[in-house]
Amino acid sequence: MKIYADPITVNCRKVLAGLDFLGVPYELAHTDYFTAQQKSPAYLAINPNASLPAMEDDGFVLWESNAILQYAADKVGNESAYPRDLKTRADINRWLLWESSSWFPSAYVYLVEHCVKPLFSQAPDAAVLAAQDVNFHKLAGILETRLGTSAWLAGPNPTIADIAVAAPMHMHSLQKLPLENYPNLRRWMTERVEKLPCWEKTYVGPGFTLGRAAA
Ligand SMILES: N[C@@H](CCC(=O)N[C@@H](CS)C(=O)NCC(=O)O)C(=O)O
Repeated sequence: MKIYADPITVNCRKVLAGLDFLGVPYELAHTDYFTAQQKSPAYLAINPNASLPAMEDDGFVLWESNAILQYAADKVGNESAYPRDLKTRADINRWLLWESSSWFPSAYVYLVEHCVKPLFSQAPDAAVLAAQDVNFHKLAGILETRLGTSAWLAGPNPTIADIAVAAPMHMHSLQKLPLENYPNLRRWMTERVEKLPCWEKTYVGPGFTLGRAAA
């Protein structure tokens, strides 16, 4: 399986961490986001959306990060990470759709304003952040409630839903996500997701690097 990705982006980290979580080996075709290789004609032939990541497996091309995780889980039959039980699977699918349609677009605003713009010596736009505030708190509240009664998003064990929903908040401190009122969400992220080996291995730090600061 070949993955076209730049490990520093949200949806690429999601897929790389997810494949590791699933135990699916892959070959990384590094596609540099900051030099816009996702807009090159060669890449557009693979993913006409001009967005990362994309997958190629025995001539089968797939884009949409969550679809890649679903495909990979089924390919290796990892029923712990993506159970086949009707309701559990529907629950996971629901979180994957919600992440893509609601959570990622909201958390992304904070990532752009607090992490991407400073890289280009631009200041965060307070009006843009203020405009996202109500929506972000509505969404974070949904996660807070769920994680108040469930160790992981879809039950007692981690699944691809946790990897997908964690990805948009992967730099939560640097993103300055307003998580003060969400203890269950913070605990899930810092004491559960961030302790997963797959998450550790795909660490992204300040300045969008994969290198950790010396202790
Ligand atoms: N729904 C898509 C979203 C993909 C996406 O937006 N990827 C970002 C990186 S996280 C990207 O490549 N954006 C293109 C750009 O900013 O030029 C997925 O989950 O794969």
